[in-house]
Amino acid sequence: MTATQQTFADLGKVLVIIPTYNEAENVELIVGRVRAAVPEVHVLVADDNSPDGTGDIADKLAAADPHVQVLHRKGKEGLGAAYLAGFRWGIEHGYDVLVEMDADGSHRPEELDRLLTALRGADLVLGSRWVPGGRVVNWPKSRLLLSRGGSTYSRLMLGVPIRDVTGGYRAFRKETLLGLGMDEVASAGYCFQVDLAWRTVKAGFKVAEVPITFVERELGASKMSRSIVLEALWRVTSWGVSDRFDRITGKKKNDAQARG
Ligand SMILES: Nc1nc2c(ncn2[C@@H]2O[C@H](COP(=O)(O)OP(=O)(O)OP(=O)(O)O)[C@@H](O)[C@H]2O)c(=O)[nH]1
Ligand SMILES: [Mg+2]
Repeated sequence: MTATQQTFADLGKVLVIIPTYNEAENVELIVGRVRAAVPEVHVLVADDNSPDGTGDIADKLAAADPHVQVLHRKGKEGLGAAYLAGFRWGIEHGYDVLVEMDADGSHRPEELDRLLTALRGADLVLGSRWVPGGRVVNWPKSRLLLSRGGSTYSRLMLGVPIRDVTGGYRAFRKETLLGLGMDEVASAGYCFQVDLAWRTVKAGFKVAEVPITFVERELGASKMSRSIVLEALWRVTSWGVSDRFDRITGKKKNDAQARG
């Protein structure tokens, strides 16, 4: 595997945040792949006190490599909470670009250079399965339908012009995170990604999608659950309904003001 020759120094300091819960089989592999693919970036493993010892493995990686650090959290609080803690940690520690990446290999570190390149012309870059050139490898039909359906439903419900709104391979500029109202994000699971994308669009930031090849996890267990899907469905629906309501009542208020 050849490391990218490109340097992203013009973007500032880049931190790849990898949330982990029971990823003992994956954590060393994924950190190694990131370090090999784009050697200049730093990695933060955000571990929720995984019972399988992922946090200890991450500590050993950090001890051996100054580009790797670990954020130990007290218990399992969901992907969204782990990312928010990772973003805050990264911003406090002087990083300019914050990248989201799963530990299970679904988000290929070898494509990170493409996300960073696109960030030169955007405030948020989404690795996208559903734009031309995007692909999914090894997913059953049911999972494909769920993901595509979830993305389409969210796009129509919220009016966000994004094809892959649920994907979790992303690069944010620090200013984007600071401008989108991170402190009000309550979503814990799957809809965290929809929430952040929607906030980014509403705040007027420029979003770019680059095609990725998404690879289903080979090792370890999925944390996807029925409750995560239901949380997403419920929240996206209620956001969409209240947004429409606000627009209608906002319009009425404006009309009344215009009439004087
Ligand atoms: N820190 C932390 N990480 C989590 C938590 N839940 C999931 N993760 C991590 O988030 C990433 C995505 O989780 P996955 O289980 O792969 O979820 P998914 O990609 O939607 O589902 P699969 O396609 O089945 O893999 C992985 O790196 C997980 O270890 C959590 O509560 N806390
Ligand atoms: Mg996964």
